[in-house]
Amino acid sequence: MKHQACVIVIAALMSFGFGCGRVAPAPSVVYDLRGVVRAVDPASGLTISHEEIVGFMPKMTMPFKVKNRRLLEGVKAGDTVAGKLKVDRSGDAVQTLEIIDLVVEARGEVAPSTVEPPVQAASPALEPGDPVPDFVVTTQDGKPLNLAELRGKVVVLSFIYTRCPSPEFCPAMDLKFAALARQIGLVADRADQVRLLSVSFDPEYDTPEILRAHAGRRGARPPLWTFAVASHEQLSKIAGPLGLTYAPGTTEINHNLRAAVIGPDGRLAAVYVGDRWTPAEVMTKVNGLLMNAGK
Ligand SMILES: [Cu+2]
Repeated sequence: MKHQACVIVIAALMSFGFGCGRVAPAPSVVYDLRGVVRAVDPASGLTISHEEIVGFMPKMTMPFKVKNRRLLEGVKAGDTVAGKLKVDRSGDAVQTLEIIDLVVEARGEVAPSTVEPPVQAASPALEPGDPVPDFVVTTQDGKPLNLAELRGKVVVLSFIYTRCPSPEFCPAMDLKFAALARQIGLVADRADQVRLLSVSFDPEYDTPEILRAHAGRRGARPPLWTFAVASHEQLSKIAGPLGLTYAPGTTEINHNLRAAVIGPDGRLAAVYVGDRWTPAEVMTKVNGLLMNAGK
């Protein structure tokens, strides 16, 4: 009886391709995707306001990679499209999102501009050397923290939201901050003089509990690297000055990327736009500030 069961299990395993020392392929899942195209970028892909992707993501507007350029032929902003989205993961993190199949279901009669423009604060952009306006956040430990309390330390600031689905956006920022935290953490003295602060602009979802869990997955350990969340009112004090834009209060968070380095004197040292900056160049800036401060 025992023997028979064993044979059946082995036969089942082999029929699934796991026998004979073969390695299981990297987990990759294909989902149905449907939505309205907002923008076509032949170099990278499509921005789509998509419906709920059942089992994966609520409805939102976001960019998708399309490696197979032929799928983009004839696709225009406003078109309703249906397709297949391939999602590769490694552990908890989504590694890549790629549209592998796409058909136009209806030609666009919807104006592409129905997508809400990101909030643009009126305040003027800060220049290096300008004092950075104070604002208050709630940390992942549920405590209030004013930026001004970090005076005397070099602060590296970024803005993210934990449910960000685009690997090139918030997850990319978190990876860079993880690299910074690792490097800074190597020298205890330096770790005490630098603070990395990742501020969520999604207070509707990112509670301290959610931020704590997210920080754990990212390997962030306060006080060196802390996740926090701010109200839209508080964010309005800093977003405009740094050129950060986001559409608040929806799951369709269209946003750009900003990272800022603030000196121990509370003045802006540098703003990094987009995701092209490297942890190494930020380290150089941080080390320069620490040397100037005679630390
Ligand atoms: Cu994001």
